[in-house]
Amino acid sequence: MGERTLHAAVPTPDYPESESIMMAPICLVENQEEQLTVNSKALEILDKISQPVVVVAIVGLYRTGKSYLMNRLAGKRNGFPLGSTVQSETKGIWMWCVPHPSKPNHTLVLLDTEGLGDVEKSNPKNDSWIFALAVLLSSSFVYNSMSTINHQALEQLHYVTELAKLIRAKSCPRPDEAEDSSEFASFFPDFIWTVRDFTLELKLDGNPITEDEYLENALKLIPGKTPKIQNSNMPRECIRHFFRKRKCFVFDRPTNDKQYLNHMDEVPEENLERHFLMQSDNFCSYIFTHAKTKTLREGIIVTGKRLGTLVVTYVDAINSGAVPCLENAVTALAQLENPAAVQRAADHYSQQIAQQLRLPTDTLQELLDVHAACEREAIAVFMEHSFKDENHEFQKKLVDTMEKKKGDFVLQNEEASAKYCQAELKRLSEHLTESILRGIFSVPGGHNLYLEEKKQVERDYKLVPRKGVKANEVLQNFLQSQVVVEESILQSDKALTAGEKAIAAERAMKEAAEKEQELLREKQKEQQQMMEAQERSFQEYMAQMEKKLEEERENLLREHERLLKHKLKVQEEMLKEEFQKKSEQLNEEINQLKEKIESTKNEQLRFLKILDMASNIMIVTLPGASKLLGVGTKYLGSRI
Ligand SMILES: Nc1nc2c(ncn2[C@@H]2O[C@H](COP(=O)(O)OP(=O)(O)OP(=O)(O)O)[C@@H](O)[C@H]2O)c(=O)[nH]1
Ligand SMILES: [Mg+2]
Repeated sequence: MGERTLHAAVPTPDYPESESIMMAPICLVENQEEQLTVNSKALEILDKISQPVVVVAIVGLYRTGKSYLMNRLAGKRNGFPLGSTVQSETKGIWMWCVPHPSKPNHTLVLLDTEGLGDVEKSNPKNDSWIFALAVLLSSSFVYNSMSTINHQALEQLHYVTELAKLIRAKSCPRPDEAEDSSEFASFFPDFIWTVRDFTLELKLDGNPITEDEYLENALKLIPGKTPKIQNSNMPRECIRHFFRKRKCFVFDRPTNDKQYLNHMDEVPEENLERHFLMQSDNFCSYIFTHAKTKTLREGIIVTGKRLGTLVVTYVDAINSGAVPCLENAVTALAQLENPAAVQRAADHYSQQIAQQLRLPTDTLQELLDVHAACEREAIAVFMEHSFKDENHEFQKKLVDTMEKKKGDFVLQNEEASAKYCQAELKRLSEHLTESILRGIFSVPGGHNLYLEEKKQVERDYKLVPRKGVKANEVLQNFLQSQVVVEESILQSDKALTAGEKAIAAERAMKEAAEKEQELLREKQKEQQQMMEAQERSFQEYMAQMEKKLEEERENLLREHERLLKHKLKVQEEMLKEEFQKKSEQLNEEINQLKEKIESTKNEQLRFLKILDMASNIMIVTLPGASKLLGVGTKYLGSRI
């Protein structure tokens, strides 16, 4: 790659630490010896970009000033190298990531592509792939051409007609569904046609028209059935079907000085035509304000890191002879990102609970309440970052992780409490122990003295604050350890009659049994609380899942409705242009879409099935929920 290799990834202080700034572009997809390969250095850069990306790709015939225009978007005179000869310059797909000039916390990714149609090329087959990749990767797709949008320019755009064969929306479209390409419009980028060295006047039948009207007019179908006409109508139709949003920019010739034209990257601004500069600024500011953040379907936002995964998935598919497919790409993303979502959620939980919990807690319930609050946030983190977790595999991992973490905290809490209580009790009973050793109670009336002192220890112990969950158990253990001593003090107390001794012994046994009972009740209460906590977790998961499903459904509905609006518009235009038959052909697609919208609106049953499946998976780890709720079918049964 010689001089063009990257001098990239130099962090600067005013750029977020996690992101990197590139001083120059780097090759993203290499096109060498008939093979497309992803450059791992470029992936490393993308991997570090956690911000959402706005991706602008430029495509078009070779030697038409594409790289120059991309440099203008980067705000630089140099960057993507320009060639000054007739030979094509850019090879493969080049990438330049720069901070977005107007969208805070977004990265602008510029993709410059190899010129199409160079006859000297050894393998023009990859032209179609480069075109398709640019469509799949960008959020704004710029098609660049010279002089006018005429027949020839449109014929050169035959790549767009091949897209339906080259890429796919769904991995396995249902046979009863409309053609897969009928969904392209819901995830294709905005389409921008840039016409360079534009020499015509923007007029139609003597009236001035806008650039956009000029484009729309050029995209009108030509009446007639000859193969030639049909051929040139094909790209027109495809553009109108596939791209919902279209825009056009025309540019004057930048200068009339041929010498300058050959080296535009060296020409000072003041030597370029005023008009050209204005048009360029216009184009750039349009991109900066209107180019969208790249999203996949259903609102999945693409970050730099995700863009890297997409490139790899698509290029791998191309190389293996498969069809690059949006749905598969989303699945690939999910496989990579869902484990990270679990980790992120678990980390959030650990961090929050470490901040909020001071061990030992007074009661188990106190710990469980803090757990519930932290868990709720962690579930939200997981829901935000995970997607397409179709078998609830990752949600199950999260449930398991949280339960384990909770279990660990419960244990730690018990240990902390036991340790503290033992220390406190040792301190408080020091005098008692010493008195026993010194034989203080081996006197007549000693038993009473002993009982008094033991009671005092119990009273003092009771006053110790925040003893935690093991308070009673530790006391109980202590009392049990006293039984033998107490018995011998009692038996050797000469002040007591045999009868009195028997009564005292019995009382001691009764008290011990009561204490034992109390401890048991406490344990049972704790078990109940643990079960309730599991039920609470279960309900929280269900509630958040349901919310997410609802949001996804709304996104999908919006997507369908946008697509329907687009199709109705295309249909109406076809009718206006008197292409009755073509307009009718859309009917089936439109009807299917309407049905889809109806069924999406009415998804109650599908939701219940998903929730049912998730609840069955979760109760394995949260048996408490199933005991209290009798979940599974009952959970759902109550809601149908
Ligand atoms: N006439 C004309 N020439 C231009 C314009 N912009 C750039 N050039 C010149 O056209 C030549 C090719 O420019 P590039 O930006 O390298 O064109 P490209 O489309 O990227 O070329 P490939 O990478 O080979 O496909 C250079 O000599 C530029 O100086 C323009 O708007 N009009
Ligand atoms: Mg170029």
